[in-house]
Amino acid sequence: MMNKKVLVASNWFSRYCSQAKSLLLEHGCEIMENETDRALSFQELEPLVADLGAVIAGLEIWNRGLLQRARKLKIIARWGAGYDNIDVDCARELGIKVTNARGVPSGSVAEFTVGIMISGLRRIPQKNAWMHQGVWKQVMSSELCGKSVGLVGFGSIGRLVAEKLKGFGVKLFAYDPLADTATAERLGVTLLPFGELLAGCDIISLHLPGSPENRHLFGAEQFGRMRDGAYFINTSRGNLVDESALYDALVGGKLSGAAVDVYEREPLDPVSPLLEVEDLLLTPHVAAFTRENFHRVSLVVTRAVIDVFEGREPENLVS
Ligand code: OXD
Repeated sequence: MMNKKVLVASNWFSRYCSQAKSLLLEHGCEIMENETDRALSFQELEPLVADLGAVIAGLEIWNRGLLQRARKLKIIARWGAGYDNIDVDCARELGIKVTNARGVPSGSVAEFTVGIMISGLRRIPQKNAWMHQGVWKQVMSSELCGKSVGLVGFGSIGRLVAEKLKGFGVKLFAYDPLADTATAERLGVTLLPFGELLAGCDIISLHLPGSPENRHLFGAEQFGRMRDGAYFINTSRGNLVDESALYDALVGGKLSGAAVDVYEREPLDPVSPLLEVEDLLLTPHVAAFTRENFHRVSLVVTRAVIDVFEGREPENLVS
């Protein structure tokens, strides 16, 4: 008898993914949910894994230690696009399939990127915070119109950011060795080498995976090569940026500001020096958190789990 125990480790499955939940139940799955508002820890996962047939993974870490204990596990369906939290090589060795929902959250993330770009340049969060403290304080800000925007990574999210920015009167640039040149041309995006992009843009926004080779792609040297007063955005993965170098670039005045949704360690340490920087817009890894995206992604990952339980090859395999 097939083990159809599914751990939904991603957040808010019952609250926002009711159709996907019904689908799992109709297919005879037994569901265990993450009842917290955060990623589960190794200590929380360890006692559960031996009995699981499938995991719908959030951002918790699936390392070798955990995977080796998961003797009945057939599939990890990553709830989202990035899968840097899963040891894919180890999963492959153990015959565990890994899938993701590539491309599905891109619209939500791209919209969020444009949102924090405008919010950050116009310093809207600071003004809102002052108003709530009863402080009437008017400060200067910058327009987005006329700025050069550099996208580091021109995959599905980078391309959608470019598309959404087209009406804002910006000049668009991108760095991506694998970029689709026809799409870049269609969207009016000029492809540049990395160094030229850094030096030539007013706003730099990251849209690439958090794979080990991209670790600290942005450190003191790269911030130093950017334009004085540039604005920096990271909605991709925290490990792409050396946070202490970002702090120095902000406090030292090299950057005029930054907006960050992802961190080297999540949740962000409540005593992180980043919290002291006023022109740093901080959000808790929520670029993909929209009702629409939860609905879409949950159906994709649920179908992958059901496919594997019913002996079919799932879509979006990453291993
Ligand atoms: C994702 C994310 O990878 O939410 O989808 O960061």
